Amino acid sequence: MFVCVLSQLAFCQDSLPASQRMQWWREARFGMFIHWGVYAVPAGEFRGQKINNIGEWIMNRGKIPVAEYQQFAQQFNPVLYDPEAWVKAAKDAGMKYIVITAKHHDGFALFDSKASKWNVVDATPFKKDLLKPLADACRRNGIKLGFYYSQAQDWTNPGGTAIRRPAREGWANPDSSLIDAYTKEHEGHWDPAQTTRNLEQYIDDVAVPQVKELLSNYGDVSLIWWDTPSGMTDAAAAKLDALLKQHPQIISNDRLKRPNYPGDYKTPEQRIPNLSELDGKDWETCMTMNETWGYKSYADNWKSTQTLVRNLVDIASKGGNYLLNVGPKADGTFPQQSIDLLKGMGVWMKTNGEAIYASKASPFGLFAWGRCTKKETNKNTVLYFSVFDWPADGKLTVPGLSNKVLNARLLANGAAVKASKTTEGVVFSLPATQPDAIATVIRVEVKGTVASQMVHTKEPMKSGL
Ligand code: FHN
Repeated sequence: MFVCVLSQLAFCQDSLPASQRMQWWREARFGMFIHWGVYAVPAGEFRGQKINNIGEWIMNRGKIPVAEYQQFAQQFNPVLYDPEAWVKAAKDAGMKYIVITAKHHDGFALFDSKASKWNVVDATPFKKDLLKPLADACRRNGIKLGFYYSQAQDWTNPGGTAIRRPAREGWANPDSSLIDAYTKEHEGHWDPAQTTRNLEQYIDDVAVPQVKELLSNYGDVSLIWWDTPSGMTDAAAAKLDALLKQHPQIISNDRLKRPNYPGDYKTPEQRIPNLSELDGKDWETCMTMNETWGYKSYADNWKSTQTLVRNLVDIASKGGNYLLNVGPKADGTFPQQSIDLLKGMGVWMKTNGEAIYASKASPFGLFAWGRCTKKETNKNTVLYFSVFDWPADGKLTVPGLSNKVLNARLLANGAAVKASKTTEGVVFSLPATQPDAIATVIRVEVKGTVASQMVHTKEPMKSGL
């Protein structure tokens, strides 16, 4: 307990004030999550079986022995990997930062690591660090780069933890009961090779040195994205937390070790918080485009561009960030559906990005017809009403808006919009046809500030595993 307080104090002293460190992130609002690694080789299949659940968990869900899983690395040779194209795809979609899985739960490092041979340089025919060229491409394109690091779970480097999952949830494995008995005895591990070292040794020999490598070998790293702190101890967390001290700019999420290491922002996963969960703290929803983070050849439950854009608007209207995932293939290319969805979002963001970037949460509750984001200028306020469902009668009512409307126009084509004050609020007269069916933004400048009209009960925000 005393050690933890000390490290917290040290951390706070050295790092820049949150307002300064978080500014770029709060203004960015939209980023790309990249889940990439050896699991893209089996791509959801093992021994001819389709393995259920998210692709990056195939080693655990398939209960694949370490030595057998490591053979997949022989086929991990991303010759089509083009980091410039990746960064351009993110940038053209309107994204301002990228977070890539430097090391996921399977322990495979996408970078040249001296702390473990289980990395892209020593264990694959590709033999080159994958993060270096990505860091360079991000710098060239003004995109912030963050590293996801699975600090606790590591299913290959001995001593890492493993969340226990019943074998038959992965596939109808005939040895399920045997395996389940073993994982029960061994804290979720399914292979003796995983437990020849304890957590502390793994943290000292692998996690700490690798995080040091990530923070020193790739230029400015803007954020660290920890994950699934199961089995973490405060002592282990303190060691990793202390590494951030040398990087006063860096920000981190809330998944290092709960509750003592809350980081800078919360991370609801695969869901958008309700208004009642908002407590003014920074948060970021991370979400897949289909049903998996890591690439699965048969995962085809793709969301639509409309859903993704409206999610982004909904999230920004609640003051949050959106970290949208891509799971590249083993050859280094993005699935075509991801490319198309990114392009679709980019078209909308090109016209309407100002309603998202550096915007603040809506002062109003949720509208049945859409959402609102806000920007305060020195004397006045700009409100961005994103209309999803266009009023059949061309009349859009904003109840509770009492400020004087100075001007109003559509971002889609600059057309002026007439505003009429009513007892209820303001009614905007809209053209018969909706310029953009996904969401049409009305930019409204009003006099003075707009007080929050939100009154709602509070409930804690649910954050990922
Ligand atoms: O177990 C991981 C999962 O593989 C994926 O990385 C997500 C992304 O936020 N996080 C964990 C589940 O909460």
